[in-house]
Amino acid sequence: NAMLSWQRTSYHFQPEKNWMNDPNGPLFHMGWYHLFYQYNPDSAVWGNITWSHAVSRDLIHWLYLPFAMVPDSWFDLNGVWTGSATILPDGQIIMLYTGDTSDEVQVQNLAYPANVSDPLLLDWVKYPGNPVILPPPGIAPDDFRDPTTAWLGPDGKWRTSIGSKVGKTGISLVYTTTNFTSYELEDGVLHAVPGTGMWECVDFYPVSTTEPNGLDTSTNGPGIKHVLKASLDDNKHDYYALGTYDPIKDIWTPDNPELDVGIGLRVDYGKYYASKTFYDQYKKRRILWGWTGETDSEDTDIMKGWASVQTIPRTVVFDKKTGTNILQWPVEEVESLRLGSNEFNEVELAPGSVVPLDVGSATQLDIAAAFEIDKEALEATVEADVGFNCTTSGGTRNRGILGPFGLLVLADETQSELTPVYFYIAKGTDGSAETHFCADESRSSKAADVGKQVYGSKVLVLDGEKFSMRLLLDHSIVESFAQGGRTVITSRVYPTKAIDGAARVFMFNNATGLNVKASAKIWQMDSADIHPFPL
Ligand code: DQQ
Repeated sequence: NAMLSWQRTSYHFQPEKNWMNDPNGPLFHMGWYHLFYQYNPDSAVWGNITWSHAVSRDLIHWLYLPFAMVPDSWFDLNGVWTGSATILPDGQIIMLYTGDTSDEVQVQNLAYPANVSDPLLLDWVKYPGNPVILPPPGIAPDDFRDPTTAWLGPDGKWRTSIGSKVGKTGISLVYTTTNFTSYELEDGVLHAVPGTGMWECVDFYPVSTTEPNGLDTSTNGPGIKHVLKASLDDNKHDYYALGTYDPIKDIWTPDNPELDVGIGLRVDYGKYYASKTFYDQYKKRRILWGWTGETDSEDTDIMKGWASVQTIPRTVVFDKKTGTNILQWPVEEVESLRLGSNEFNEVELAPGSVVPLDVGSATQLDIAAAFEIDKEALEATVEADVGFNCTTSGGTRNRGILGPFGLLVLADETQSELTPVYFYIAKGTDGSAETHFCADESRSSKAADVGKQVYGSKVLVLDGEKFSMRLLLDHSIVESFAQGGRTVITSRVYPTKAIDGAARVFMFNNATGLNVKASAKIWQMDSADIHPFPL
């Protein structure tokens, strides 16, 4: 099987070999985007965690650089764990990261570039006075990690937040500092949510409710909401909520307590974890990175010699139309990979139909599709699938009156393998309709030892909007964005037949009582150049 080489992605960021996990300290500096990431230099499973480093001019083509930091000091001997970058007003770059010490205590360390005028930031100095923060009283030594990008408060002090837990309550602690070497723990926490367990990789940032641009992490004031995100160690999903930050009390309050961090919205409903944003001061946007791990077996990863992918960076903005969520969208630079395209306009999809879309090979695609439904049929339906839930309602083989309809991707000619990405409408007797956006992996691979979940969640479809989806498809990953990025699902799939020239794409409508009209534009995607920097 040639080491399952067709599973490697062609335009997503991956190391040449071995294990990768969380994105770390992303930043823009002197014309280059920098990505650091958790990396095992020795194997395709987690361990020996090192900060590997890559740079890019455009977030798409990457050059691998030498390691930025290796676990060589007592304060990070068991791993140079996750951290974040802060760019100070005078141009200094501060890197705060977690070290797992020789005694397996999680401490926070400071590092900085040896030469900040080096565009490549090749050499990193670990502050000799490390660690700069120890676990405080009442916090277990193994529940204290992943400092955020720092932000400046009105009192002139910088703040960083660190995730932890007390009992089963997930919390984000706040430390203040003026020099990044000595820190004070604030009384109280930025936020806490009972029942959510350990918070990893906390991210905290402002979004504008009025402007389309992103905001520097320290920005606050009118017309701004703050996003708080935590990666839940207990269930390995990234959750966020919108709320208001009070910089005097250093407290964040969710807009809707029922959609609080860890119990409400997910950043991505698929295989996606440890995400982190940064402010791109060059293009004035906030960019989100996220890690997509493998759902095959560890043995297979070792045989392949590699594990994990980073998703295509996404811009993040507040959704002004709904007011209740963020919108995620692939950075515009990914469109530079678009080659030829095919368009399919107003294809009629009667109940039960599957229509092939002839685009040639279908392993590297960017797809924009929109679906219009028969409004009268929707109105005439009294009740349909009340209580529907993507993850428990059985995938696309479950036919309802008003769903599923959408796309079948990474499918072979006979559809013996396929990954459907689709909408499904449920309607209550009170007349309310609710749309769900799902991705069904249950028939995505003939292989037995791979994850095959059905993912998804509700998505708001507002009056006058079509049902729209954008898919970035790259051999073994499908990133799916509904309604301009209100709900996002990343699928990690391992086709064995729908590979290379044999992969196809179809439109389908498996609803029993709904006619659907579908249009799509499908681009072939070029491969990105991702290789070692010629130093
Ligand atoms: N990965 C890092 C930790 C973090 C976890 C270690 C999240 O710092 O909490 O590799 O995936």
